[in-house]
Amino acid sequence: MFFHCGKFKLDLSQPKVMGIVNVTPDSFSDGGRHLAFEAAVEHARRLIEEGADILDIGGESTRPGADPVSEQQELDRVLPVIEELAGISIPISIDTYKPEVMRAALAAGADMVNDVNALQSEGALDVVAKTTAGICLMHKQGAPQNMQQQPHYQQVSVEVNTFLRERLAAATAAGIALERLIIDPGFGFGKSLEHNLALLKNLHAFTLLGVPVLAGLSRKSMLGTITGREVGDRMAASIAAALISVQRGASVVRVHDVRATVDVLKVWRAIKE
Ligand code: 9MG
Repeated sequence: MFFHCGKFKLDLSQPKVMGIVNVTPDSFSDGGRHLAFEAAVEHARRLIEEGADILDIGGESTRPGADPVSEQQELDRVLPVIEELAGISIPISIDTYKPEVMRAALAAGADMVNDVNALQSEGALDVVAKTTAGICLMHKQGAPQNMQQQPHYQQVSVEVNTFLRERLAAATAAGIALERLIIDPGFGFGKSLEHNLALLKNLHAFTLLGVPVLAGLSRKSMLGTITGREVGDRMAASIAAALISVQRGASVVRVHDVRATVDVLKVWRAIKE
């Protein structure tokens, strides 16, 4: 299966690693280190050297409890980084739910939109439909400010599946080809540990929707709950989660620790039948 994103066609017969580049002062796992333009660009280049297949650049933290930032603040953070990196050998993804940020980022050289709001913001579908960008449609319940307060589902896998099917239908109805779409159950976005584990166990079911699946568990609090480790000490748990995701059908894993994840996936590939 190929994923069409802007100038690129990614061959997903082998799983791909999306490296996270946060250009935010309050990112839960980077502690603001990448706020500066130079630091973000340097970090992005390091992730490419480490074997990232996609870079996901974000200017607004979506961790639980994070405050929203204005459109202008987000643009000021991400655009210089995208402009500087435009022309690199791998796709650049813009992590945003704001249509104007999508539009400006794609014009500046991004190839993909990673939308935790699944193109539900007013105007988002129109903005991306006019482009050739790849799109990740993610499920969440609630908003980052309150989503972990009381997540509730009757049957989490069924409800997330239904939501993603509906968003795929909305995207294709807007003229976006299926080859440009990828779906994500949204681990940690309005989900308890129990919900997250159920989704991970049933991840394969999402592949039946006919588009590739992206999984993002890197350093998330569910891994802290399981291991008792602080956010900066969750690399082993994150890599285990990435490997399990791939074994259960994920085509793309969104991670902080690119080098270690790439190595683990090489070992997995070596024994894959
Ligand atoms: C921005 N962001 C944070 N976590 C994420 C996840 O799990 N998936 C996607 N697509 N984006 C995420």
